Amino acid sequence: MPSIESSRIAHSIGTALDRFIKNNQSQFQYASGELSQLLRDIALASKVVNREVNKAGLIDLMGAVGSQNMAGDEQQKLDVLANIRFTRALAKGGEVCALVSEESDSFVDLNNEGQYVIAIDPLDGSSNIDVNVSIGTIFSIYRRKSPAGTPIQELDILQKGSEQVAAGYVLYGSSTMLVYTTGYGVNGFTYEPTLGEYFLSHPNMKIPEDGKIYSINEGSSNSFAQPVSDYLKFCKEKNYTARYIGSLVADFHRNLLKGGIYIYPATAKDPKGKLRLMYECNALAFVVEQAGGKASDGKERILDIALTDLHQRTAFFVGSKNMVEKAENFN
Ligand code: FBP
Repeated sequence: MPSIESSRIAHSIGTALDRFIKNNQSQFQYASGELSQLLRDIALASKVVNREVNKAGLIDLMGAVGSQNMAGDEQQKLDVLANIRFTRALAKGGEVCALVSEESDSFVDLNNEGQYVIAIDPLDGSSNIDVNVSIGTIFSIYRRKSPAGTPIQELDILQKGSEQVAAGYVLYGSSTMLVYTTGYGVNGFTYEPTLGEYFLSHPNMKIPEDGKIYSINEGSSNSFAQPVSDYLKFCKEKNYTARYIGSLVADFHRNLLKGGIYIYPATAKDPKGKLRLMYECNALAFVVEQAGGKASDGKERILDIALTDLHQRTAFFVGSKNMVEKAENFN
């Protein structure tokens, strides 16, 4: 009689996220369960957002709300909804004292004894919602610097990416995945909707050092700086494949698995780059470095860039180590 564990009758479904977080909690410097609970709160909010994303067309959640966020982007209904869902879950959890969001002009003080600060893009790639293309949530977690319970200070918020204690993203795609790091490697979990739980599906993710995929919006190529144009010419001479979904989390995730480079350079329209350092680039830079890849603004390591503004933008070169270094060499 084969053992229960190895029986092929009941396929093992893998390690549940909760169990994984618990098993790995001791790795973490401040292993008192708060960060574990915070990760669980993010997972819970993402399940609610996932449910609403999946049926957006049926419950009038498509389209814009008619207002703009501080960056001047047209806010989609799901942008606002996702922002409410994550803010509510994190406020209720009590581990987060301050929240920086793409959808909020200034940081949100959650008035609690929380030890953590979170920067979040509740729904990234929102221009793809109405056309049913993959979208995502991106999050960065920091430990507050000032004593818990005292007024939130700028030094708690404007922390460099290298100070992140955890970061990751949720991809709402053909399946929904949560991918994160606490500085001890990168792990991916796939959501099983009938059980309402995430299960470990991609342990210890590593990005190939080299790849053959480049992701950039060539529609803006007329205003690319010469080094970027030269690197693109190099990619074409090497017969690399162009893949650009126009949804950062989806493009990043593909390149993380297959190898590749995603570039959002400075353009005439966005002279400092389009993507936001605090709640888009820092998280993905931490994840890619933990997976063996690289992230820079073409010159400087993303995680070393000083924060001066909640919504500051940066050029973004991220992906396979050798490809990012090659692109930087053109600079
Ligand atoms: P938001 O939707 O959060 O503003 O994200 C920015 C984004 O949509 C990224 O997901 C994507 O990679 C990029 O902008 C696409 O920009 P463009 O349409 O200029 O190529």
